[in-house]
Amino acid sequence: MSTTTDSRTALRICPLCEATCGLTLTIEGTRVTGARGDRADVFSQGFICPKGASFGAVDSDPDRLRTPLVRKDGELREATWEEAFDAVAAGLRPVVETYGPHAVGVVLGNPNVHTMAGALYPPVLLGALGTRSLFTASTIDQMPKHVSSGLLFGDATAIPVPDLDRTDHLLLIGANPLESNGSLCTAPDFPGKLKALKARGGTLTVIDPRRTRTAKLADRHVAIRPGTDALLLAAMTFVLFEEKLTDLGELTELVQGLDELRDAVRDFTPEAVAEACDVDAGTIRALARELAAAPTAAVYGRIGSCTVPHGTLASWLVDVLNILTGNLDRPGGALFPHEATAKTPRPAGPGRGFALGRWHSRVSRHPEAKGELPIAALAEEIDTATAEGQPVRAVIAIAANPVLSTPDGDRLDKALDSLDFMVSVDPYLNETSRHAHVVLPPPPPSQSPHHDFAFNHFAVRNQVRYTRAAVPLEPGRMAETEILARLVLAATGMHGTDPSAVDAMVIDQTLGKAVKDPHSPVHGRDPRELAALLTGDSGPERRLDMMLRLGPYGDGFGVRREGLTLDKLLDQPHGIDLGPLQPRLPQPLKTRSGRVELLPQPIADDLPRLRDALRQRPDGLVLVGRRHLRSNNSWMHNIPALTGGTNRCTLHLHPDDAARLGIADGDSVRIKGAGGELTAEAEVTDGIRRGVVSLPHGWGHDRPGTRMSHAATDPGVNVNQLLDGSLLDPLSGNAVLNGISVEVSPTGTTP
Ligand SMILES: Nc1nc2c(c(=O)[nH]1)N[C@H]1C(S)=C(S)[C@@H](COP(=O)(O)OP(=O)(O)OC[C@H]3O[C@@H](n4cnc5c(=O)[nH]c(N)nc54)[C@H](O)[C@@H]3O)O[C@H]1N2
Ligand SMILES: Nc1nc2c(c(=O)[nH]1)N[C@H]1C(S)=C(S)[C@@H](COP(=O)(O)OP(=O)(O)OC[C@H]3O[C@@H](n4cnc5c(=O)[nH]c(N)nc54)[C@H](O)[C@@H]3O)O[C@H]1N2
Ligand code: SF4
Ligand SMILES: [Mo]
Repeated sequence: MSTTTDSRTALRICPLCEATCGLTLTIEGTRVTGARGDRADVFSQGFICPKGASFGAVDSDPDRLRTPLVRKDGELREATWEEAFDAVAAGLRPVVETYGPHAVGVVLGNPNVHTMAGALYPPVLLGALGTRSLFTASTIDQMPKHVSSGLLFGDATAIPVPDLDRTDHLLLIGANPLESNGSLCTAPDFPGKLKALKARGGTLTVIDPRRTRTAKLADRHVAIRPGTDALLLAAMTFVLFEEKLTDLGELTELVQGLDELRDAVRDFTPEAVAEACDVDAGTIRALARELAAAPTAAVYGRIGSCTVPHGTLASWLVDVLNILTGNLDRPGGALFPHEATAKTPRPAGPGRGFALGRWHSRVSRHPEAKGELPIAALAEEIDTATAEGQPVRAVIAIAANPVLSTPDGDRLDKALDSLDFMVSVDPYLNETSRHAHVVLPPPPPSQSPHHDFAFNHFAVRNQVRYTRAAVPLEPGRMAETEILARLVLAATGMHGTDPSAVDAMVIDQTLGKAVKDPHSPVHGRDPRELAALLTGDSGPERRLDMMLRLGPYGDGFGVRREGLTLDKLLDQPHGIDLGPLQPRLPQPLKTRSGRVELLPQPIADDLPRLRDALRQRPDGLVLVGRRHLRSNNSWMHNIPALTGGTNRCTLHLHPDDAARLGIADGDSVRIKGAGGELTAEAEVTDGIRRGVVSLPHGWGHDRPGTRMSHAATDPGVNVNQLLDGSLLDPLSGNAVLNGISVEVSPTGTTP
């Protein structure tokens, strides 16, 4: 963009949360010295939050690794890229050749959805390696939503998002977008959108055991007992049927199983669930009536509705309520976004459906979901032998810190240490990567191009943006796309091949398939001719061009002259708006019936477990998590500008519980769970309901052998050490991280 003698600006889509704001970076030399919201960005229109404003500090953190590390004589030492990839090939190949591909565990963490590399190469790695040992952050996050979408719509990635800009009534369950900036609902300035909803006369309801900043904005806040949302939502469903408030509207012909559903929720009356949820029956009826009465409404559930024992049932019921009130797939309700890189839409009709449990984990026989095994079972898949099958003996970890992010990090710590080989693609030497034999550090975000392959699929408005690297790659750096391409080659016996071969192969395969597809705009053409038309400075850019041109808004390689290409996108550095979300059904459905299957069998089979929950009451305290605005999971505690203030690892507890336990604000307390014991400082607050305590995750930066110097000055404790990893939502394999039983007592000391 603009240049003066010593300072210039460049655009960069922010990768620090799911909101994907467009930023204008100030750059002096090669250093980012400032960041502000890009007012001309077609999606974010100038919004920025404190994390985005600290982009420069995140980008230039001196603890970021600059060169690869390779373990020699037990110690990680700086090495060249060549030495590093030699070591990766030498470490991985013997494991594959001796024990087979399933002995290689692939662990994919959250930032893969925030990088182009993470979208483009892990699928190639998994396809080429053929391992079933895939563990990702999805099973400590949103896997229940994938499973419920798979079952309802036949496509695990067809997740409806609330139409924030147009809805009249928003019901938020277990989400705190004022701190998280939203998730599975990509919306720059989520707080502003909630305020706009209220300003246009709409209503906001929040269900959360804590009176969060989001709950404070709400017209109605229901402080539910953690882990019981599926009961409450089932009771709302019951009320819709009982009071004849269902109105499927345009969906009527598209939905099957209505009568069976009515029958299935018969036992879940508001009166029957009230005590378990600790929400009175009158409130539950009011929630259902308000939802049905609103001209348009959207129900949306996030972390607090997913990381619980009935996560899949709660996620399913969220969409059941959207469907029964006619709000699915209509403006103002919950719609399916259509991103520019989506596959060529096929005509509506029966699909292949969604299968669960096509294979099982070796030790605890957990069913796979969406091709993944529960990440909570990673440690046992490494450290436990069984009569059949091979333990995981090598791990490829890309952008993942499971030692802090998953249950029982101490056990995983030991398990990772016992591996034959481990490689981490990570900018930091942290709690997980310290176990690696090779660490491959990606460049900081300013040196990487960006397009949101993942988040545009969940965006509240269809739009497309691409920003090239704001700063050239520093000498000695390697683009993360190249790192992952080389990793694919090293893992699959092709070490030494030119990494551009990976992109060329993907382009070849994709175009080869497209020309054979009668619904593709390029049907019948010559794939070589199409490949020659691709533009872009690199393999990843050519792949982006290909996806854009084959996609729903694409030029179809010249068929639709007005259509999108990478060149056209590069001409619009602030992005191209593709309009508000549109109704799309029945096209996205891939169920075998070709309809929305309201009561899928695996869901029906799980309902007896929910019926049992009607009678369950926790005897003591239960723990939930929380997020802080200036933080992100485990890896931003190293940025001084983003730590301190309210962003601290303290235990929130209600004044009545504090008084009963003899705990005062600031006291040191002991917290005991099934997986271990921790000590933290108490923060007494009436912002949390009685009987519930809260500790944030991503802390516990006191392990030796890491290089995160600022984080180590205020390490906090790892909340996931309270878990033993045995509690899962059985349908999705998602770990239960919220609503777990704990004991809290004063330690008798002040920290
Ligand atoms: N108790 C509890 N636990 C939770 C949660 C909770 O609510 N409560 N939330 C869960 C959720 S939602 C998630 S998504 C998971 C996250 O789990 P993880 O993905 O395992 O954890 P992150 O802290 O996001 O760490 C990601 C890693 O990526 C690295 N990284 C950062 N930027 C890049 C990059 O550009 N490239 C590469 N290659 N690496 C990068 C970081 O250094 C870090 O090591 O944690 C989960 N754990
Ligand atoms: N600042 C910041 N932003 C982030 C992240 C971060 O770490 N920091 N992480 C990013 C990631 S990876 C994700 S997945 C998203 C998550 O986005 P959100 O889901 O919005 O995140 P949380 O703030 O954890 O909100 C979950 C809420 O659920 C509540 N809750 C806990 N248990 C229950 C329950 O049983 N029932 C109900 N109804 N509520 C419950 C908690 O009190 C909490 O307020 O945030 C993303 N954005
Ligand atoms: S809201 Fe998210 S994407 Fe926007 S500036 Fe903040 S961290 Fe970046
Ligand atoms: Mo997440």
